[in-house]
Amino acid sequence: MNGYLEALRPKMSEDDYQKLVAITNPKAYEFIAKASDLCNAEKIFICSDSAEDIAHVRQQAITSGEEKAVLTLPGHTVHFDGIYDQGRDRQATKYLVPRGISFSKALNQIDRQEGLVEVKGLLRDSMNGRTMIVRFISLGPPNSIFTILGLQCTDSWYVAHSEDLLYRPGYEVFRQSDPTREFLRVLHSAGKLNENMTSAEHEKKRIYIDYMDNTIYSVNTQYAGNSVGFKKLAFRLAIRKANYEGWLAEHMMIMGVNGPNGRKSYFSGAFPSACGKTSTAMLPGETILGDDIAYIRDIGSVARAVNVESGIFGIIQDVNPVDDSLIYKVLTSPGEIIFSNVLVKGDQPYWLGMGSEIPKDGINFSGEWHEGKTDESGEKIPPAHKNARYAVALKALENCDPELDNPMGVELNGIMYGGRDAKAYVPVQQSFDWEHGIIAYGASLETETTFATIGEEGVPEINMMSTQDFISIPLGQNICNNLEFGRKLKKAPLVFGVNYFLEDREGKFLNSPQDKHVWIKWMELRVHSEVGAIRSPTGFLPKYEDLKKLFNRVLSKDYTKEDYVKQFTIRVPENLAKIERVQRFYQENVSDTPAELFELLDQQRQRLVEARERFGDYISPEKFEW
Ligand code: SPV
Ligand code: MN
Repeated sequence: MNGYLEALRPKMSEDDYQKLVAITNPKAYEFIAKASDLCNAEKIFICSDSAEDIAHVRQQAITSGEEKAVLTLPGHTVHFDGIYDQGRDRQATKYLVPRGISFSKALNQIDRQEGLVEVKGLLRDSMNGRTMIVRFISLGPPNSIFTILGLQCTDSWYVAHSEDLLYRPGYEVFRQSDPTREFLRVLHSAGKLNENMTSAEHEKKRIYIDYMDNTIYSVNTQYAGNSVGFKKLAFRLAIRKANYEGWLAEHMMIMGVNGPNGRKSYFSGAFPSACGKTSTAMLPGETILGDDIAYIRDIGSVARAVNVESGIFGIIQDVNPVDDSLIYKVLTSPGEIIFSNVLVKGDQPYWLGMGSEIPKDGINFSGEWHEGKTDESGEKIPPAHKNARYAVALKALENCDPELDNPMGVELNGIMYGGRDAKAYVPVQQSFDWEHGIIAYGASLETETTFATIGEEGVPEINMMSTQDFISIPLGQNICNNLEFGRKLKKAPLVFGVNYFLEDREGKFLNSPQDKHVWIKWMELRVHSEVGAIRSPTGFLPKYEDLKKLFNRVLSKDYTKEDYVKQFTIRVPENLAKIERVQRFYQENVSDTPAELFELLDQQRQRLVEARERFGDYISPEKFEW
C-alpha cells in the first residue's frame, strides 16, 4: 500500500478513495498528500469528470457562495473577485530561481528556497475546515502528441468550476496512462475569505512558479488568471518544456479564415492581453479554434497547432451586438456561463460598453454599488470592472471550428503579431521571411499596459511575442527557439504584423475595430499568392485596389485612397525610434539576445534611412510601388 494513499484515506469518502486509486500514478498521490498535509484540508474531493462530479462542483460553487445563481437565464452564474484582485498580478508573480542560476533581469524572480519557505508558510493550514478539490486536466486534445497532463489541488469551487468550462477533462487520460507519466502540478488556495467570499488578504497574494519541480503555488487570490492553474500558470511551465523539446507554446489565438471557393486557411495570432486577440478569433463568418494559448509543433515538416484550452475566459467590456455579435448572442442566451466582476441588478448582468444603458446602482466587485461610490483612495469605482470577464465553453459558439479536438491539430498557414502601437507600425504588413517576422514583429512587439494586469495602464513596454509575462527561460533562448522552429519547416507559415491601434497626430484611431476583418482576409489571399504586395522598408504592404475590393466585399464599406495613404504611410522617424527602443531593451535586459536580432533590426534601420533620403520622413505606400 502506498504510504501517501494511506495518509489520504481518512479524508476521503470510499467513493473518492476508489476514484483516486484508479489512477495509478504514485507521483499524483504524493502531490495530493503533500498538498493536503500542508494546507490541512478537512476533506478531499476527487473530481472524476463524471456528469455527477461536474454537477457537484457547479452546485458547490453556488452553495459555498463563491458564485451566485441570481441571474435570470438558466446556466448563468456570477462570481466576484476582491477589489485588489481584478487582474493578473505581475508584482506577486515570481519565478523561484535556484541559487547560482541567472535569469533575465526583465523577469520577476526570487531565490527558490526563500520563495518556497514564504509561499508554503502562506499556504499552511489555509484549507482548515475546507474541502480540497482535485482536478485532472488534459492540456490540448487527449491522447495526442500535443497532450500535456495537469493536476490541480484547490479549495475554490469557483476555480474548479471554471476549469470545467475552460479545459478538457483529464481524469480518464490519467487513469489510462502509464504510472510514470509526467504532469504539471498546481496548488491553489483562495486563503482567508471575507464575508462576500473574496480573498481577504490581498497583501499576502503570491503566485510562485517552481519550474524545477513543474509546480505552481498560488495563494490569497481568486482572479482566474492567477488561480486557474492551467491558464497562465501551466503556460509558463509549458513554454519552458517547449523550448527544451523544440516546439512552441504561444500566447496565441487560432482561427480558420474562409477564402474563395470554400477554401479555409488557419492562422494563429499573438497579442498582449486586451489588444484584440479574442475579437479577432471570433470574427463572424470565420471559425474560432482558440482564443488564448496554442501549442505548435513541427509534424511532417509543417507547423500544426492545437488549442491548449477548450473554452474562453474573455473580456466582456465592449461585447455588444455590433462589434462582437456572436459572443453577445451566447452571453444573452441560456447556457453555462460564469460572469465575473460585472454589475448585477434585478437578476441581470451589466458590463461596460454592452451597447445599452447600465443601471446607477447594483452589486459589483466592491459590494453594494451606486454611481459616485469611491474606493479608499477616493477614486470612483466603475459599475463593472474593465477586466470583467465571462467563462464559456468554445462549443457554445456557433462558429466553433470542427477541428477543435483533432489530435493532429490544424496546419498553420500564417501567424500574426499585434500590439498597441499608436505611432509606428502600419495596420497590417507581411514580413520578408520567417526570421524577419519573428524579429521585427514578434520580438519587437511593443504595447501599452492594459487593465488585464494590475498596475498603471498605458505604460509603453516591449512584450516579446506577447509572452513576456510568461517566459521562464532566458528571453534570448526563446527568440532562438522561434527562429529555429521556422527554419526547419519545409514551408513556414507566413508572418504578419498587425496593429489595430495606430493613431493620427491628434491621437484619433485610424481604423475602426471592424477593419481587422479586412486585414485577415488580405492575409488569407497572400497565403495563396492571390494578391500582390508593395515592398516597403518594414515589410510587404497591401495594395490599395485589393483593400478597396475587400472593404467593399467584407464590410460593405467604401475605402478611400486618402484613408489608405494615412494608414499605410511609412513613418520613418517613429519607426527609427521604435528600433532604437527595441535594441536598447535587449541590450540592457537580455544578455543572451541572438546577434541576428540586432542585425535584422540594423538592416531595417538601413532600409528606412535610405527610403528617407529618397522620399522624406513620411512616405506614402505608393512611393514604393514600382
Ligand atoms: C490574459 O490576460 O492574457 C488572459 C486572461 O488571457 S488571464 O491570463 O487569465 O488573466
Ligand atoms: Mn491571455
